[in-house]
Amino acid sequence: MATAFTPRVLSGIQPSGGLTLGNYLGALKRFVEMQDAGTHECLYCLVDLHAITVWQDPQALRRNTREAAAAFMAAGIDPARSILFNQSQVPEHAQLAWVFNCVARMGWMGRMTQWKDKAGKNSENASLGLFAYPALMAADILIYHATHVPVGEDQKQHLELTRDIAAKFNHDYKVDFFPITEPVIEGPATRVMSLRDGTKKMSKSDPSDMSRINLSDDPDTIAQKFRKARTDPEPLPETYAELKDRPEARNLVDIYAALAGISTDEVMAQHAGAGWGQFKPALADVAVETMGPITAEMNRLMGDPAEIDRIVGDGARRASDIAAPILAKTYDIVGMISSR
Ligand code: AQP
Repeated sequence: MATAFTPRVLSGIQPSGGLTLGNYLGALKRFVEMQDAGTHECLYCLVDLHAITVWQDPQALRRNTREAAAAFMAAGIDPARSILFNQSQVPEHAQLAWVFNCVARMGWMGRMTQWKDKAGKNSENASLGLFAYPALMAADILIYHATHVPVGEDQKQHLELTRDIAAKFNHDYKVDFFPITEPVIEGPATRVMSLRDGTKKMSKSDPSDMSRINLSDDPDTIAQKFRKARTDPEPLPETYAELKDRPEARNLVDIYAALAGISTDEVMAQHAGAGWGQFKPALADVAVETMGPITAEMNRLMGDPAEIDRIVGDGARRASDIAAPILAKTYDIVGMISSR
């Protein structure tokens, strides 16, 4: 009989810069919804070990990690109901990742589009950690036997790899130990695009700050970034389907819908025929209304970094309580002798 796993959610965000509107709509907002649904035990982490797969200034990494934890709480993650922690404070992630490095195949890793995008033509010079990134991500998830992972569209391929690693481990060792985790990719903004290029995703490490809305941006900056966002000269059409070949326009409509909590059809019904001079300020207003309170709360929490450290430290201890027996059992399955 197949093992019944506890319904459990795990997801994370890299503190590789300040969080963006893409991280908020594609991930953070969904994390809060899953917490509030109360159907799953939820674990959320700042994946600092993933962040260092590309160069991070140590001071900036520390600040970004605390700021990301503050953003999670400001967006509605309640550390009493969800377990909020830093990945590096739970050593079982890295320990299980090593086992998975030995399960995953080089060919699987080489096919990952994120690896190809980030390593680019200079792959000889990319870090080994960047290549192994998805095996660490599989460990993040499977060290808790997580059954569900809310992510943006860009992480779908890594989730499939996680399933492949779990299945290969179970098959090789003839066990039914790791769950085959389900990705949860839902909502109107699973792929928020850059404000400068509608074919590229909004990213916190894009060299252009104008390409993204940061959770730390003030209302004037948000308005300015939307005003300068690249668009075509046409006004908004009657239907969403007519935006098919207009990626920049479609992106702004998607963002509006996600922020306002309405469907894209409703956005079209309200704004059909509007020019950008009308629509962009309306979009900025919705963004400021939604993000303003989150930014304010994030800034307030950042006033007491020791309290942030205390909260995530407590989360790490609770996470470790779940992870330690799963790692011990994994080692036992693999054939390691336990210490006495
Ligand atoms: N543009 C986006 N639209 C929707 N969802 C997004 N996510 C990221 N960008 C978008 C989702 O946010 C979660 C955390 O992602 P991450 O920080 O771990 O890594 P990433 O996907 O590589 O995000 P960035 O901002 O592009 O980071 P950098 O620039 O450091 O690589 C994931 O669930 C992701 O899907």
